[in-house]
Formats: sequence, C-alpha cells, structure tokens
Amino acid sequence: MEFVFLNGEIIERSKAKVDVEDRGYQFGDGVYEVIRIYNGKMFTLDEHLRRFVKSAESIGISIPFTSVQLSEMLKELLIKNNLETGNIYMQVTRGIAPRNHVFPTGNVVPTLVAYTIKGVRPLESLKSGVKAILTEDIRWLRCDIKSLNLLGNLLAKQKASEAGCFEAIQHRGNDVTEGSSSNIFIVKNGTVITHESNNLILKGITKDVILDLCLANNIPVEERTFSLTELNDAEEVFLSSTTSEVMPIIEVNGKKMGRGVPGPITRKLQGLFEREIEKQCGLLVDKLI
Ligand code: PSZ
Repeated sequence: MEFVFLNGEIIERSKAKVDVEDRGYQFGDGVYEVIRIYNGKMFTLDEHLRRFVKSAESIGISIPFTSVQLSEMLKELLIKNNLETGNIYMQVTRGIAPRNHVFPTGNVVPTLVAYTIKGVRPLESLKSGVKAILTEDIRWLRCDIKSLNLLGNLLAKQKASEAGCFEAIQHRGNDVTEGSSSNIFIVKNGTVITHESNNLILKGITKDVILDLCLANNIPVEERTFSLTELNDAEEVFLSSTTSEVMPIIEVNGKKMGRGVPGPITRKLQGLFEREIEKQCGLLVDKLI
C-alpha cells in the first residue's frame, strides 16, 4: 500500500482527494519542492524546507505547519512507504475557494500534499553526459519562486525531448539563464561560471552545494550572467538539479561542447558531490566514481 501526506494526515493514496476548486488545480496558485532520498534519508532537507517556506511566503501563502513538523511528517511518510532511493514531491496551494483571481478572504486553509516516488540515480547519463538544445526563455520575471506554474518550463522541455535531447538551455537574448528544470554551468579557463541567483532563475539547492564544494576545494567560481558565445566556447558544460545532480552536457544544438565528453572539472565535482551525499545519507551502493 502507498501512503501520501494530505493536510497533516498520512492516508492511503487512493483515499486522497482534492476539490475541483483547489486553487492549485485551477490557477497553479501554489509552490512545490522535490527532495532527493538516498538510503532512506533526505538530502539537503533543511535547505528544501527553507526554500519551500520562502516560495510560499513570496506569494502570500502561510504554510500551516512548522518546518520541524514538516520534517517529522516527511520522515514518517518515508518509513510508511519504505522508500530507499527516490524523491519526495511536496506542494502547497492557497486552498479551496470559489473560482476568483482575487485571493480568497477569511480562513481558507492551504492544501498541503506530499508523496514519494521511487527512482534510482541516472548513472548512465551521469557517466556519458547528455545533449541539450537552446531555446529563448519565455517565462515570467519571478523564476526565483518555485511556482506550480510551469508552462514555460514544460514547453522548453518538450522541445528538447522532441529534438532527442535531455534538456533545454534557456536564454534571454544573449544571456543564458537556466535549464527548463536545472541550473546551467560552464567552465572557462578552469573557472566554474553559473548565473547569479536573482529573479531570473531558481536558486538551485544543488547549485549551492556545488558552489560550496568549489570554494572548499579551491576550484575558482564566478556567479554571473554568461553569454551564448561563452557557452558555445566553453571547455565544459554541465547542469545541476535535485535528481540530475552534476550532469555533464556534451552537446548543445548538435555541436560538441569541449571535447564532446564529460570534462575533468565536471568529473571532479561529480566525485565531490557523491562524497557530500555520503556525508549526509550514508554510503552509496551505486557509485559513479
Ligand atoms: O525530477 C526532476 O526532473 C527534477 S527535481 C528538481 C528539478 C527537476 N529541477 C529543479 C530546478 C528547476 O526546476 C529550475 C527551473 N531551475 C533549477 C532547478 C534546480 O534546482 P534544485 O537543484 O534545487 O533541484
């Protein structure tokens, strides 16, 4: 039996129902998080909870649980579902109210849902790297909020998929922003470069882990906007996300990046990232490096 977390209770998935006038369903009026599970343990849990609360606050949703309560409930959910490797998906919406663009007044309770998804590490892609396409970033100007509204991201990802690629690298004019569901990094003269965390991108938790690893291991980093030309000329390119970790990008729009194989700094960061996972979640059985 599979369990889900709904509004403070852990119940059977088949019994979990949300009203047709939930504002998440109608407007995408809510925010979410995806948390990676290794060895039954949550990786960078505190960072995800902090971002969840921050995203919710930025659209005026007050989560009706403390982070400690959320963390306890997620742990219980993992145990009940016997999840070893996979993800937790969690979302909160503004709640159920008669359809109206204006926020409901009165005591409308936010709808909070969490469930688990089994899933192994994408070892083959992590070893060989993936391909990407370029696409204009047509999203709104608050990409720092992990909003349920993902249409811009979905259209970009679908375009990548139809081109036989794993990811779409988005750009606003000449400036590279981020992937459809990832942050983008380039390596230039041995320096790791990635877009600064402002309103144009999501402040990825994986991105921040990678930046900390660079600092701790004397790998030079620059958090700044970089151009399509710099991407095109990069020695190495990689993306980062909760599920993709440090993923080499070996081809963009059909052109090989660097030597067309995962580069040495990307590989080094993959190793450091695995060590960080093991620090937080215990030894990995399916190691890359
Ligand atoms: O399962 C998946 O494919 C996932 S889990 C998380 C993501 C994809 N993507 C998160 C994300 C994103 O959606 C955008 C637009 N930018 C950056 C990221 C990376 O954020 P973190 O590292 O926090 O997952």
